[in-house]
Amino acid sequence: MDHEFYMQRCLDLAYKALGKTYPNPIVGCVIVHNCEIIGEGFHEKAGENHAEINAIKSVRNPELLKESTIYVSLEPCSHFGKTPPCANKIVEIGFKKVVIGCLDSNKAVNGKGKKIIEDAGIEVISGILEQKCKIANKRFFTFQEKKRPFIVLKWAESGDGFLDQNRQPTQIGNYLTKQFVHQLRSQEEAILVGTKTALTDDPSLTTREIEGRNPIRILLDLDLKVPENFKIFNGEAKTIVFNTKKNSVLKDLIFVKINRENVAEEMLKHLYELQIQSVLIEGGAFTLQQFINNNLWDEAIIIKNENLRLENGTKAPTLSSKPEKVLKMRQNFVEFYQNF
Ligand code: AOF
Ligand code: ZN
Repeated sequence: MDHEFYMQRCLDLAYKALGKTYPNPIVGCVIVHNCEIIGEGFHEKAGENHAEINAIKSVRNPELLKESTIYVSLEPCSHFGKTPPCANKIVEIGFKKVVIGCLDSNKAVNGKGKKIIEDAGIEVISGILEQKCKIANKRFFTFQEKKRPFIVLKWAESGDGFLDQNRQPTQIGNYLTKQFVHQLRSQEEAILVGTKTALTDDPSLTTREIEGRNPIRILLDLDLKVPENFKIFNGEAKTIVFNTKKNSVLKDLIFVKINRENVAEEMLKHLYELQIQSVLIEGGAFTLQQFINNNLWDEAIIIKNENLRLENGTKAPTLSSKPEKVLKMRQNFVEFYQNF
């Protein structure tokens, strides 16, 4: 029997809901009887069934459950949240074996789910494809462990390292990179831009190029320079404005007052309180550099158009402060850095 094979299937199922389960993690589950998958499921949306329950419900002959092994990419929960504990359900059914990808760092669970099952005398194997399972929920784990959102930096630069030409909006990518960016946006819970980007590009920050939910929009506009008729205020998605002037909440438009010093840290503190698990930072240079200088980032995605030379304009940020452990990958014209 190949534990890794079934766990990989759990992960494939979990990823179907990537970006759609906030504030919950993505979780997949398969039920195996005599080497045959007889049921599978994944967590689709916060408030709805957990992966295990969907997998159990999908089994046509419930008689077989007692003789089956249940595989789940994240430790089954032990608490009454929006749904009852999955660990209890597993014990009640009396599965033969439980195989877990990684433990859940949520304080309400954290080892307790595993213990409930073991205490009931059911064999538990954990740590199968553990690293992959942790990566699948890198946003959820970073939020729980570092008490801040998972931070993805993203920008597009020319071959000679500029973000624009003569500080005018400049097309650097093509329609494929645009789709790629919208994909990135649909995966993160929120997306952040600074004043200059909002003023020069008037972005709507939605995922209109692909199917997917719109992320929460975050604007860093210390002096409230962005006019109310700009697209970011069009009401299509929840919007948070970090500024130095006012605090207010008007339906889906939230103004949060912060100090001019330590902008990156201040924003992250508030985003943690607002329970936002991940942020895609799309510029501009000033905003990105704030996070780089404080080493407050987990991934950087740089779209680099080697064929384009702009010769002057806004200099692209540099990851010069990058620690040794940063991992760099390159695929087509996307550079990918990992800092965790
Ligand atoms: C699982 N399977 O599919 C998920 C789990 O409010 P609730 O009831 O939905 O609980 C949310 C918490 O449950 C979440 O923070 C995480 O710790 C765990 N998520 N657990 O066994 C699942 N989504
Ligand atoms: Zn559960």
